[in-house]
Amino acid sequence: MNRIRKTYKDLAVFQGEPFFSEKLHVGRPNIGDESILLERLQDILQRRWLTNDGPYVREMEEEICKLTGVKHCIAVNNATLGLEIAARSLDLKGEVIVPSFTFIATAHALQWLGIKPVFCDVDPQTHNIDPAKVEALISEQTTGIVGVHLWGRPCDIQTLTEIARKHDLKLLFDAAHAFGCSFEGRMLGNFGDAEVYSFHATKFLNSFEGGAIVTNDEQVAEKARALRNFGYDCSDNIAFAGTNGKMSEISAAMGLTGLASMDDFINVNSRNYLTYVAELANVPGIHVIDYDAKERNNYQYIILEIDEQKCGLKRDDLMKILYSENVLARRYFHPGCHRAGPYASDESYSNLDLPETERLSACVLALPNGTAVSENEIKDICQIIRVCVNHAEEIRSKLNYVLA
Ligand code: T4K
Repeated sequence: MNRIRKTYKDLAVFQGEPFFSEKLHVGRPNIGDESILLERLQDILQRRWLTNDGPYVREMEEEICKLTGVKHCIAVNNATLGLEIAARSLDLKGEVIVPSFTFIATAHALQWLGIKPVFCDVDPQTHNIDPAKVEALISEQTTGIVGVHLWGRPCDIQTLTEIARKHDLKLLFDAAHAFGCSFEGRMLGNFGDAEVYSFHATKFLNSFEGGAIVTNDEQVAEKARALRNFGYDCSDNIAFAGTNGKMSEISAAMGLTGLASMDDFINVNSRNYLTYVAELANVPGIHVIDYDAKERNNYQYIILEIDEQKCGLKRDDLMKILYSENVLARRYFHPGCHRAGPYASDESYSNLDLPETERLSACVLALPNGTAVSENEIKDICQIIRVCVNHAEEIRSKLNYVLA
């Protein structure tokens, strides 16, 4: 580790050596008790039951139902496919309204099914789909709304539910970030017609790759279960044109191991979150997003909103400086989906006016969290940010090639 950053001259961009000798990533997995995971691996090998509705997958589904209070859980091999299966189970077609400020998978899952994602702007405070802007996007072709509980913070579920009911639309929630989080005391997973969690390696709870569709609607659950397994229903008929969305036993073993350590993960994450909040409290132009302490939160995401006028540095320049110190901060999510990939080159999206999505995708930065980052490392990350902001003017003038 290099010398403590006290002034801008200490920064790696000026003196060459990164502060951290190892890279600090956003998205380092939470693992849980390795010895229990290895025991489960041995069980799997001895049982010779590796996938397709195996005992660990069933146990994980049951545990998720117990923990969330949701009636049905269908574990899948990732949340992107989970969203596709959920969309099929709900008969979504034509157009579906989604926020543009989300991970591209939310939009791709629909596009992949031949459904047109209709991008909606988000609320500046919650970063979630703005219900006030949804109704204007409803057309004859609209069949549903997908809300994303970004950073694990719940959407405006009540208003979205009212809009969906009024217009006879299906309501699906992308709860990829929201495992272990609640809305008005009830666990996310219980709302809309179905919700989908992600258990990707970078998520609060991981199963290497994985996800789950959860719903309180028995028919939706039955269909999703069949679609996950090539369309076979419980009587072994091929009822639908399904896909292969099955979770493997090794993934479920990892998921169960993480579930048993969930409280520890939350304790570490919330402690880290509070450290970031305290350390950055007086740094002008840097705001750490809030979590509602009355709800259950997993605190997996440390999200900064950077006001470049107040802090004197652009988000991307601060990110570059952090990178040079081996802090691999991420621009979640940049650009907004409507400006990315196939949507950016589709003329029907070219005149979209989504000012909050534009603003957030230019100012949001995610910092490392989870069990792989220590409190002292967080204090050091914050010190680097403090030095950058305190010396923004010198940095701007010295590095004008970087800080365009
Ligand atoms: N909806 C929303 C709102 C989502 O955010 C996501 C996924 C989905 C739906 C779809 O869920 P899944 O189909 O993935 O279940 C990632 C993840 O791949 C993705 O799961 C996640 N959201 C998205 C926000 O981030 P990348 O390209 O940033 O991930 P990747 O693999 O580069 O990992 C990010 C960092 O994490 C790495 O720089 C290092 C660290 N890492 C990653 C892995 C995989 C580790 O330390 N260890 C690891 O094993 O997309």
